[in-house]
Amino acid sequence: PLSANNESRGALVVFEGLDRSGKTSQCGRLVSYLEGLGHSVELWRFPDRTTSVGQMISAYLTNKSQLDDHTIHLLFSANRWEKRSMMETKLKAGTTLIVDRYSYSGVAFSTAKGLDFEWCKAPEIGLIAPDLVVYLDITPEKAAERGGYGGERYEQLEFQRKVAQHYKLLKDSSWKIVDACQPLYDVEIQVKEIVLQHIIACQKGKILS
Ligand code: DGP
Ligand code: NA
Ligand code: NA
Repeated sequence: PLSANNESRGALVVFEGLDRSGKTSQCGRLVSYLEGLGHSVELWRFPDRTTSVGQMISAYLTNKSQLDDHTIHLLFSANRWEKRSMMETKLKAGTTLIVDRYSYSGVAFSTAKGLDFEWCKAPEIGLIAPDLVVYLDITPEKAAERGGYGGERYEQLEFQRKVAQHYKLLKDSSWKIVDACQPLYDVEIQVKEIVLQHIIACQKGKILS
């Protein structure tokens, strides 16, 4: 039912995809678009490298430190957990969060290394479930061609091929898949439409309930 102060919960919209699939620029454009329409919206990203856990993750990704695969898995998860209460506060206040990577990255990247699927999922249980996941679907080969990789630990074609296979196993009913091999502008139009439709459908649902 609609709350007394007439406020409705914001939507948690997560973007997933391989490195260089275009998530970061699509998220940025989407947030500007939604802001322009008067929505209360914020852009978030994981890993959030600004926290102390995030700095450990960043050092690992840039090959400045070495960590056991299980250890880094738990740090990525801890980085989501340390933002959970703020995430809940924002959503309850009616702010929609557009999030560049979330638990699906956690599971896809670590299972691609060979870690156990159930073990990888366990620390994600209890985090806020996304309302909508937009998967930017690009072939690993096409992603690698896009201005090359930035040199971080996971940005290698062979590994991204494995990540792509593991992402496919994670698809559930909250996913919308967008062909990210299309020109950026076409991707942008489709992303905007999918997310806006979702937000409108949620608002209608709340008003009618
Ligand atoms: P980004 O800042 O979005 O480019 O992400 C940095 C890299 O870390 C990228 O290769 C994806 C990977 N990554 C993101 N989240 C996780 C996670 O939870 N676990 C693991 N193992 N890797 C992740
Ligand atoms: Na990256
Ligand atoms: Na990115």
